[in-house]
Amino acid sequence: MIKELQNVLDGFQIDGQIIFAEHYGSGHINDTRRVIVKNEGKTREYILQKINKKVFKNPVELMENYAAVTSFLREGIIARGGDPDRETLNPIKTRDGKNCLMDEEGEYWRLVLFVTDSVSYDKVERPEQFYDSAVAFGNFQYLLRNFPAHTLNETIVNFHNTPDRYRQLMDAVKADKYGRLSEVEADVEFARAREEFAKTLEIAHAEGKLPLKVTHNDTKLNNILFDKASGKPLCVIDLDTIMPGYSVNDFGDSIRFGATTALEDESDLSKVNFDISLYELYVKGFIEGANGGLTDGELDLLPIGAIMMTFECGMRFLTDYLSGDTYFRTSRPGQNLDRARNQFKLVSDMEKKLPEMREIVKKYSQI
Ligand code: ADP
Ligand code: GN1
Ligand code: MG
Repeated sequence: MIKELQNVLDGFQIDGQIIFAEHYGSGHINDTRRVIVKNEGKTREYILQKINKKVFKNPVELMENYAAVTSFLREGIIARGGDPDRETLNPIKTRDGKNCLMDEEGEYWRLVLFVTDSVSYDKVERPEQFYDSAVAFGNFQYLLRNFPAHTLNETIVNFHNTPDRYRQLMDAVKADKYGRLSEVEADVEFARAREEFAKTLEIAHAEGKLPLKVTHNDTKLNNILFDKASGKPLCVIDLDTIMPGYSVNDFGDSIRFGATTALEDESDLSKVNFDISLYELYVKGFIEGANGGLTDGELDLLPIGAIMMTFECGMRFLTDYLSGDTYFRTSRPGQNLDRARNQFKLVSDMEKKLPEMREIVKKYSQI
């Protein structure tokens, strides 16, 4: 493996030999390795990632976004006196000045500095950590408020268009390519009952109540690196889906992943519950981090964003299960179905607690 990775590394503007390589992190999409490179007696760590071409149809355009956003963030971080080598991602160019490298098999690779002494979490370990992550994601959006949205390529078309995700699920149901439908009829019914709900944010946008902003679109807790020493968030990562989107979806995606009592693929649903105290911490942090940047319409729709992202993600897992598990990485049979049911359980919980969820937003935003 090291020899192949070395060939890739040699195409980038760094010198040295890989002395260690390992698969790294728990992302569902890209093929991520941590590599240690030795040059003239010194070692340095990098993240070398093979970009998932099935998911991202145009890696070159994706990397244009990635390079533009990271250099914009770098300037903002320098301006506020931060450390740009650890507080944002730093991609390294190829020897011919490109943002990613295409290998002989047509696979695309990127190389970024490894953020040293950092850690990411698949589950909230301490409540303050979730509050801190909310401030970080809210602030990330704030830092990008003046980024020219029209220059961004759409890396996945209709990424958080929930009615379109519903349509994709119904297509997969119709095709039933792997004969799994009979097993998931109740789950499909759950989605069907929410067909109208799925349109809520698109309608609010069309009515001018929900603006498009530059958003991250994949704000789960493990897409933040925390500093090992201080325990504080350092760097927002996974910038593949930065596109114009709704702030309430960034809020919502964090809630579905973090404000829960279980991991995303927990199969024992009795252990999966919406944790409203974590939700409250996140609301507080996100509103603070956004620095007054959320409109009344956005604040009003935050709780719906939480239910929407959870519902949408559940539909995406179910679609992938019906389609033979080709999108999200799985490590065991049935994992995508467990993930789908887990998300739907959270949706039911949140629906019951919607009035309280709204009250909490009011408490922190005085709307
Ligand atoms: P995916 O799209 O598959 O989720 P990510 O870009 O999120 O890929 O990377 C997967 C994991 O690798 C992250 O959750 C994080 O733990 C780790 N990681 C990614 N980039 C870095 C980095 N520059 N420094 C340290 N860890 C990183
Ligand atoms: C994927 O790339 P990763 O693992 O951070 C997915 C998200 C889902 C998430 C579910 C590009 O995120 O949209 O919400 O899995 N990313 C993409 O865990 O589809
Ligand atoms: Mg990730």
